[in-house]
Amino acid sequence: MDSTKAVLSRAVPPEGFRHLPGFLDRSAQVALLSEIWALVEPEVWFTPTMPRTGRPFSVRMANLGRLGWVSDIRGYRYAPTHPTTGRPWPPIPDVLLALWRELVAGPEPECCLVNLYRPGAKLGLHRDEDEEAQEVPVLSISLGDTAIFRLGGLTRRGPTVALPLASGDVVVLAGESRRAYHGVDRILPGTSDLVPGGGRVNLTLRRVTGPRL
Ligand code: MD6
Ligand code: FE
Repeated sequence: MDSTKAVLSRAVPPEGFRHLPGFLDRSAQVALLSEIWALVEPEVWFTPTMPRTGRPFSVRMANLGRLGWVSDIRGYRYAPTHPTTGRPWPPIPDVLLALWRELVAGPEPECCLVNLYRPGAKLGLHRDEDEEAQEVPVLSISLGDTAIFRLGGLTRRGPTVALPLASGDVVVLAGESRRAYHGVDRILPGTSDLVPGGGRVNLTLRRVTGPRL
């Protein structure tokens, strides 16, 4: 017996999911990536590892903003400083703050996670749930090679859809979709020449702390 609630909780894509293909044109993509590349100096990249197992992610990461998302054997968390250098993260560029104000109503983002996918990298199905501000939408920007993004519903086991995300595409997880499972199956190497050395960069902007902090 399928209750209405169960059917609705399996809807894919969930309510509040927005995909804005080609939101940034080529010149905006070039300008944004060069700003990111200048801020993320080589020592700012790190390789996160899985909680418990310590297995490395295939995605390399960096952060911009007051708080950075990190993962190691101790777990997932937000940290004000880099896990190996101990330095604060570089600032979030103004162009990204302007994009946030345009597309997300709510308090300012505190974290811009920068994901670097070289050919072969992928990101397992997950929910963004390490933030206190769970009701504030998450905004993401794709640059470089096309990704096969997988979007599910509110349960790990439900149906999913595969959605290509190309360079310049913007995704917003708002409403119900804020708690939806999602991941990156793979990238399609050679589909863009934007990223030096090839691959894909994804920028994810998030509010971390609740309104009272
Ligand atoms: C990626 N994106 O596109 C991984 N999370 O590389 C995410 O995990 C993500 O695109 C929350 C909201 C939007 C996203
Ligand atoms: Fe995510």
